[in-house]
Amino acid sequence: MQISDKNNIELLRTMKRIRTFDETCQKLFVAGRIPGALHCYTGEEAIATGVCKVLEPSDYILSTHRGHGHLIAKGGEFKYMLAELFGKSTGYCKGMGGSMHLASVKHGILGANGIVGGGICIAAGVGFSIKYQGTDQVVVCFFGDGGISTGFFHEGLNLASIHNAPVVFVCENNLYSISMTSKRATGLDKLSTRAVSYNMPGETVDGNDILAVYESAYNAIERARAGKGPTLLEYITYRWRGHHAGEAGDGLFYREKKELESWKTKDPIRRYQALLLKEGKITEEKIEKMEMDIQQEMDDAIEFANNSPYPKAESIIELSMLKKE
Ligand SMILES: Cc1ncc(C[n+]2csc(CCOP(=O)(O)OP(=O)(O)O)c2C)c(N)n1
Ligand SMILES: [Mg+2]
Repeated sequence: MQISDKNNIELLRTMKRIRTFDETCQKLFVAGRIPGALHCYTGEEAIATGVCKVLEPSDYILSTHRGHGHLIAKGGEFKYMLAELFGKSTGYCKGMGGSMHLASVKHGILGANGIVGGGICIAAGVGFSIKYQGTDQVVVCFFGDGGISTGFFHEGLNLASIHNAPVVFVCENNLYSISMTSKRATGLDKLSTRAVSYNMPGETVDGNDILAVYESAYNAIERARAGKGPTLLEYITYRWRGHHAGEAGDGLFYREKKELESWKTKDPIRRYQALLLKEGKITEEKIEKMEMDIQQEMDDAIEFANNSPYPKAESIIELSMLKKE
Protein backbone atom coordinates (compact mmCIF):
# COMPACT_ATOMS: atom_id res chain seq x y z
CA MET A 1 0.00 0.00 0.00
CA GLN A 2 1.35 3.40 -1.02
CA ILE A 3 1.60 5.98 1.78
CA SER A 4 2.60 9.57 1.02
CA ASP A 5 5.95 10.85 2.31
CA LYS A 6 4.11 13.31 4.55
CA ASN A 7 2.05 10.52 6.11
CA ASN A 8 5.14 8.34 6.56
CA ILE A 9 6.70 11.07 8.67
CA GLU A 10 3.45 11.63 10.55
CA LEU A 11 3.23 7.95 11.47
CA LEU A 12 6.73 8.10 12.94
CA ARG A 13 6.01 11.36 14.75
CA THR A 14 2.80 10.02 16.31
CA MET A 15 4.49 6.86 17.58
CA LYS A 16 7.29 8.94 19.08
CA ARG A 17 4.80 11.34 20.68
CA ILE A 18 2.95 8.43 22.29
CA ARG A 19 6.20 6.91 23.59
CA THR A 20 7.38 10.23 25.03
CA PHE A 21 4.05 10.93 26.69
CA ASP A 22 3.74 7.54 28.37
CA GLU A 23 7.38 7.18 29.38
CA THR A 24 7.19 10.65 30.94
CA CYS A 25 3.94 9.74 32.68
CA GLN A 26 5.59 6.60 34.09
CA LYS A 27 8.26 8.82 35.71
CA LEU A 28 5.70 11.37 36.91
CA PHE A 29 3.65 8.55 38.45
CA VAL A 30 6.65 7.17 40.34
CA ALA A 31 7.37 10.73 41.53
CA GLY A 32 3.85 10.87 42.99
CA ARG A 33 2.56 13.52 40.55
CA ILE A 34 -0.26 11.40 39.08
CA PRO A 35 -3.05 10.16 41.35
CA GLY A 36 -4.98 6.95 40.66
CA ALA A 37 -3.80 4.23 38.32
CA LEU A 38 -1.73 4.57 35.16
CA HIS A 39 -1.21 1.97 32.43
CA CYS A 40 1.58 2.62 29.92
CA TYR A 41 1.28 1.79 26.22
CA THR A 42 5.04 1.60 25.59
CA GLY A 43 5.80 -0.99 22.90
CA GLU A 44 2.27 -0.95 21.45
CA GLU A 45 2.38 2.45 19.70
CA ALA A 46 2.02 1.17 16.14
CA ILE A 47 -1.54 -0.02 16.74
CA ALA A 48 -3.15 3.25 17.85
CA THR A 49 -1.06 5.17 15.33
CA GLY A 50 -1.77 2.99 12.31
CA VAL A 51 -5.48 2.57 13.01
CA CYS A 52 -6.24 6.21 13.86
CA LYS A 53 -4.28 7.47 10.85
CA VAL A 54 -6.98 5.93 8.66
CA LEU A 55 -9.81 7.65 10.55
CA GLU A 56 -11.44 10.97 9.70
CA PRO A 57 -11.81 13.62 12.43
CA SER A 58 -15.56 12.92 12.52
CA ASP A 59 -15.07 9.20 13.22
CA TYR A 60 -15.26 7.82 16.75
CA ILE A 61 -13.06 5.70 18.96
CA LEU A 62 -13.66 3.89 22.23
CA SER A 63 -10.57 3.30 24.29
CA THR A 64 -9.33 1.25 27.25
CA HIS A 65 -7.54 1.60 30.59
CA ARG A 66 -4.30 1.67 28.50
CA GLY A 67 -5.65 4.47 26.35
CA HIS A 68 -3.23 7.42 26.15
CA GLY A 69 -1.90 6.24 22.78
CA HIS A 70 -5.38 6.03 21.29
CA LEU A 71 -6.17 9.57 22.40
CA ILE A 72 -2.94 11.04 21.11
CA ALA A 73 -3.35 9.28 17.77
CA LYS A 74 -6.94 10.59 17.45
CA GLY A 75 -5.86 14.18 18.03
CA GLY A 76 -5.74 14.60 21.81
CA GLU A 77 -3.28 17.26 22.98
CA PHE A 78 -0.58 16.54 25.57
CA LYS A 79 -1.37 19.51 27.77
CA TYR A 80 -5.07 18.80 28.28
CA MET A 81 -4.36 15.09 28.70
CA LEU A 82 -1.65 15.64 31.28
CA ALA A 83 -3.77 18.20 33.14
CA GLU A 84 -6.48 15.53 33.33
CA LEU A 85 -3.98 13.00 34.69
CA PHE A 86 -2.92 15.55 37.33
CA GLY A 87 -6.59 16.04 38.29
CA LYS A 88 -6.57 19.68 37.17
CA SER A 89 -9.58 21.69 36.00
CA THR A 90 -8.00 22.37 32.58
CA GLY A 91 -8.01 18.66 31.72
CA TYR A 92 -10.26 17.13 29.06
CA CYS A 93 -12.74 16.04 31.76
CA LYS A 94 -12.13 19.02 34.05
CA GLY A 95 -9.85 16.88 36.20
CA MET A 96 -12.56 14.46 37.26
CA GLY A 97 -11.85 11.55 34.93
CA GLY A 98 -8.15 10.85 35.22
CA SER A 99 -6.19 8.44 33.06
CA MET A 100 -8.82 5.72 32.75
CA HIS A 101 -11.74 8.02 31.93
CA LEU A 102 -10.20 10.42 29.45
CA ALA A 103 -12.67 11.57 26.82
CA SER A 104 -12.93 14.39 24.28
CA VAL A 105 -16.09 14.30 22.24
CA LYS A 106 -14.87 17.04 19.89
CA HIS A 107 -12.08 14.67 18.78
CA GLY A 108 -14.50 11.74 18.51
CA ILE A 109 -12.91 10.17 21.59
CA LEU A 110 -15.91 8.70 23.38
CA GLY A 111 -13.95 7.57 26.38
CA ALA A 112 -11.30 5.40 27.89
CA ASN A 113 -12.79 2.75 30.17
CA GLY A 114 -11.62 1.13 33.39
CA ILE A 115 -13.91 -1.84 32.77
CA VAL A 116 -12.21 -4.55 30.73
CA GLY A 117 -14.13 -4.84 27.44
CA GLY A 118 -16.39 -2.00 28.61
CA GLY A 119 -16.26 -0.15 25.28
CA ILE A 120 -17.41 -3.06 23.13
CA CYS A 121 -21.18 -2.83 23.62
CA ILE A 122 -21.00 0.97 23.59
CA ALA A 123 -19.32 0.69 20.19
CA ALA A 124 -22.12 -1.53 18.91
CA GLY A 125 -24.59 1.16 20.04
CA VAL A 126 -22.55 3.96 18.45
CA GLY A 127 -22.36 1.95 15.24
CA PHE A 128 -26.14 1.44 15.28
CA SER A 129 -26.66 5.17 15.86
CA ILE A 130 -24.38 6.05 12.92
CA LYS A 131 -26.37 3.74 10.71
CA TYR A 132 -29.68 5.09 11.98
CA GLN A 133 -28.58 8.66 11.28
CA GLY A 134 -27.29 7.73 7.84
CA THR A 135 -23.85 9.35 8.06
CA ASP A 136 -20.71 7.71 6.70
CA GLN A 137 -18.87 7.70 10.02
CA VAL A 138 -17.10 4.68 11.51
CA VAL A 139 -16.42 3.72 15.11
CA VAL A 140 -13.28 1.86 16.17
CA CYS A 141 -13.36 0.00 19.47
CA PHE A 142 -10.00 -0.82 21.06
CA PHE A 143 -9.82 -3.54 23.71
CA GLY A 144 -7.22 -5.91 25.10
CA ASP A 145 -6.92 -9.68 24.84
CA GLY A 146 -8.56 -9.76 28.29
CA GLY A 147 -11.63 -8.11 26.77
CA ILE A 148 -12.15 -10.91 24.27
CA SER A 149 -13.59 -13.30 26.83
CA THR A 150 -16.03 -10.87 28.43
CA GLY A 151 -19.77 -11.02 27.88
CA PHE A 152 -19.49 -7.58 26.26
CA PHE A 153 -17.46 -9.10 23.44
CA HIS A 154 -20.05 -11.72 22.55
CA GLU A 155 -23.03 -9.40 22.90
CA GLY A 156 -21.35 -6.48 21.18
CA LEU A 157 -20.08 -8.41 18.17
CA ASN A 158 -23.40 -10.15 17.77
CA LEU A 159 -25.32 -6.86 17.84
CA ALA A 160 -22.91 -5.12 15.48
CA SER A 161 -23.13 -8.06 13.11
CA ILE A 162 -26.90 -8.40 12.95
CA HIS A 163 -27.24 -4.62 12.45
CA ASN A 164 -24.41 -4.57 9.90
CA ALA A 165 -23.04 -1.64 11.92
CA PRO A 166 -19.92 0.34 10.87
CA VAL A 167 -17.73 -0.87 13.73
CA VAL A 168 -14.12 -2.04 13.64
CA PHE A 169 -13.23 -4.12 16.68
CA VAL A 170 -9.51 -3.85 17.44
CA CYS A 171 -8.14 -6.42 19.86
CA GLU A 172 -4.68 -5.41 21.12
CA ASN A 173 -3.23 -8.78 22.03
CA ASN A 174 -0.18 -7.94 24.13
CA LEU A 175 -0.13 -11.60 25.25
CA TYR A 176 -1.18 -10.90 28.85
CA SER A 177 -4.13 -9.71 30.87
CA ILE A 178 -2.22 -8.68 33.96
CA SER A 179 -0.29 -11.96 34.49
CA MET A 180 -2.59 -14.37 32.59
CA THR A 181 -1.48 -15.27 29.07
CA SER A 182 -4.05 -14.95 26.30
CA LYS A 183 -3.27 -18.50 25.19
CA ARG A 184 -4.08 -19.87 28.64
CA ALA A 185 -7.18 -17.69 29.02
CA THR A 186 -8.71 -18.61 25.65
CA GLY A 187 -7.04 -21.80 24.44
CA LEU A 188 -6.72 -20.11 21.04
CA ASP A 189 -3.68 -19.47 18.87
CA LYS A 190 -5.50 -16.70 17.01
CA LEU A 191 -8.12 -14.69 18.85
CA SER A 192 -9.42 -13.36 15.53
CA THR A 193 -10.95 -16.78 14.79
CA ARG A 194 -13.80 -15.74 17.11
CA ALA A 195 -15.03 -13.49 14.27
CA VAL A 196 -16.44 -16.58 12.56
CA SER A 197 -19.10 -16.92 15.27
CA TYR A 198 -20.40 -13.48 14.38
CA ASN A 199 -20.23 -13.82 10.63
CA MET A 200 -17.64 -11.10 10.13
CA PRO A 201 -14.10 -11.10 8.76
CA GLY A 202 -11.32 -11.61 11.29
CA GLU A 203 -7.62 -11.08 10.80
CA THR A 204 -4.49 -11.48 12.93
CA VAL A 205 -1.74 -8.98 12.11
CA ASP A 206 1.74 -8.08 13.41
CA GLY A 207 0.86 -5.14 15.67
CA ASN A 208 4.48 -3.94 15.76
CA ASP A 209 4.58 -3.41 12.00
CA ILE A 210 3.02 0.01 11.43
CA LEU A 211 2.51 -0.54 7.71
CA ALA A 212 0.74 -3.85 8.25
CA VAL A 213 -1.45 -2.21 10.89
CA TYR A 214 -2.27 0.70 8.58
CA GLU A 215 -3.17 -1.53 5.65
CA SER A 216 -5.37 -3.93 7.63
CA ALA A 217 -7.11 -1.03 9.39
CA TYR A 218 -7.60 0.74 6.08
CA ASN A 219 -9.36 -2.29 4.59
CA ALA A 220 -11.61 -2.80 7.64
CA ILE A 221 -12.48 0.88 8.04
CA GLU A 222 -13.26 1.34 4.34
CA ARG A 223 -15.38 -1.80 4.44
CA ALA A 224 -17.37 -0.43 7.39
CA ARG A 225 -17.72 2.97 5.71
CA ALA A 226 -19.05 1.33 2.56
CA GLY A 227 -21.88 -0.25 4.59
CA LYS A 228 -20.41 -3.77 4.47
CA GLY A 229 -20.39 -4.22 8.25
CA PRO A 230 -18.01 -4.90 11.11
CA THR A 231 -14.59 -6.57 11.24
CA LEU A 232 -12.51 -8.04 14.06
CA LEU A 233 -8.80 -7.21 13.90
CA GLU A 234 -6.30 -8.79 16.27
CA TYR A 235 -2.91 -7.09 16.56
CA ILE A 236 -0.11 -9.03 18.22
CA THR A 237 2.12 -6.83 20.35
CA TYR A 238 3.80 -6.65 23.76
CA ARG A 239 3.86 -4.12 26.57
CA TRP A 240 7.30 -3.17 27.81
CA ARG A 241 6.17 -1.85 31.18
CA GLY A 242 4.37 -3.62 33.98
CA HIS A 243 0.59 -3.97 33.83
CA HIS A 244 0.34 -0.63 35.62
CA ALA A 245 2.89 2.03 36.46
CA GLY A 246 3.03 1.01 40.13
CA GLU A 247 3.86 -2.64 39.37
CA ALA A 248 7.40 -3.44 40.45
CA GLY A 249 10.02 -4.56 37.95
CA ASP A 250 8.09 -4.29 34.66
CA GLY A 251 6.16 -7.49 35.38
CA LEU A 252 9.22 -9.72 35.56
CA PHE A 253 7.67 -11.80 38.33
CA TYR A 254 5.27 -13.46 35.87
CA ARG A 255 7.20 -13.19 32.59
CA GLU A 256 10.76 -13.95 31.54
CA LYS A 257 13.34 -11.22 31.08
CA LYS A 258 14.44 -12.85 27.83
CA GLU A 259 10.88 -12.64 26.53
CA LEU A 260 10.76 -8.90 27.28
CA GLU A 261 14.20 -8.36 25.75
CA SER A 262 13.28 -10.23 22.60
CA TRP A 263 10.17 -8.05 22.14
CA LYS A 264 12.26 -4.93 22.63
CA THR A 265 14.20 -5.94 19.52
CA LYS A 266 10.87 -5.71 17.66
CA ASP A 267 10.35 -2.10 18.76
CA PRO A 268 7.76 -0.70 16.30
CA ILE A 269 9.36 2.75 16.35
CA ARG A 270 12.98 1.75 15.74
CA ARG A 271 11.82 -0.70 13.10
CA TYR A 272 9.90 1.94 11.14
CA GLN A 273 12.53 4.61 11.62
CA ALA A 274 15.18 2.26 10.20
CA LEU A 275 12.98 1.63 7.17
CA LEU A 276 12.40 5.34 6.51
CA LEU A 277 16.14 6.03 6.82
CA LYS A 278 16.97 3.16 4.49
CA GLU A 279 14.49 4.40 1.89
CA GLY A 280 15.79 7.96 2.20
CA LYS A 281 12.42 9.27 3.38
CA ILE A 282 13.90 10.90 6.47
CA THR A 283 17.34 12.00 7.69
CA GLU A 284 19.04 11.67 11.10
CA GLU A 285 18.85 15.48 11.40
CA LYS A 286 15.09 15.52 10.82
CA ILE A 287 14.63 12.77 13.42
CA GLU A 288 16.66 14.75 15.94
CA LYS A 289 14.56 17.87 15.31
CA MET A 290 11.36 15.81 15.59
CA GLU A 291 12.47 14.43 18.96
CA MET A 292 13.41 17.89 20.23
CA ASP A 293 10.02 19.30 19.23
CA ILE A 294 8.21 16.44 20.96
CA GLN A 295 10.27 16.94 24.13
CA GLN A 296 9.38 20.63 24.05
CA GLU A 297 5.69 19.76 23.69
CA MET A 298 6.02 17.46 26.71
CA ASP A 299 7.84 20.06 28.81
CA ASP A 300 5.18 22.65 27.93
CA ALA A 301 2.45 20.21 28.93
CA ILE A 302 4.09 19.59 32.32
CA GLU A 303 4.32 23.33 32.92
CA PHE A 304 0.69 23.82 31.84
CA ALA A 305 -0.56 20.99 34.07
CA ASN A 306 1.54 22.14 37.03
CA ASN A 307 0.27 25.70 36.75
CA SER A 308 -3.39 24.74 36.31
CA PRO A 309 -5.78 24.93 39.27
CA TYR A 310 -7.60 21.97 40.82
CA PRO A 311 -11.35 21.96 40.18
CA LYS A 312 -13.57 23.77 42.66
CA ALA A 313 -15.94 21.55 44.64
CA GLU A 314 -18.99 23.25 43.03
CA SER A 315 -17.83 22.27 39.55
CA ILE A 316 -19.01 18.72 40.17
CA ILE A 317 -22.57 20.04 39.90
CA GLU A 318 -21.80 21.77 36.60
CA LEU A 319 -20.84 18.40 35.16
CA SER A 320 -23.67 16.40 36.62
CA MET A 321 -27.20 15.85 35.35
CA LEU A 322 -28.44 17.45 38.57
CA LYS A 323 -27.62 20.93 37.38
CA LYS A 324 -30.75 22.95 36.63
CA GLU A 325 -30.44 25.44 33.80
C1 LIG B 1 -14.66 -6.35 34.02
C2 LIG B 1 -13.31 -6.20 34.66
N1 LIG B 1 -12.71 -7.29 35.18
C3 LIG B 1 -11.49 -7.19 35.77
C4 LIG B 1 -10.88 -5.96 35.84
C5 LIG B 1 -9.48 -5.84 36.46
N2 LIG B 1 -8.52 -5.65 35.38
C6 LIG B 1 -8.06 -4.42 35.06
S1 LIG B 1 -7.04 -4.45 33.72
C7 LIG B 1 -7.17 -6.13 33.60
C8 LIG B 1 -6.43 -6.89 32.53
C9 LIG B 1 -6.80 -6.43 31.18
O1 LIG B 1 -6.06 -7.13 30.23
P1 LIG B 1 -6.21 -6.83 28.71
O2 LIG B 1 -7.66 -6.67 28.37
O3 LIG B 1 -5.45 -7.85 27.98
O4 LIG B 1 -5.55 -5.37 28.54
P2 LIG B 1 -4.02 -4.98 28.82
O5 LIG B 1 -3.96 -4.53 30.25
O6 LIG B 1 -3.18 -6.14 28.55
O7 LIG B 1 -3.78 -3.84 27.87
C10 LIG B 1 -8.02 -6.65 34.57
C11 LIG B 1 -8.34 -8.07 34.72
C12 LIG B 1 -11.55 -4.85 35.31
N3 LIG B 1 -11.00 -3.63 35.33
N4 LIG B 1 -12.74 -4.99 34.70
MG1 LIG C 1 -3.53 -7.73 27.29
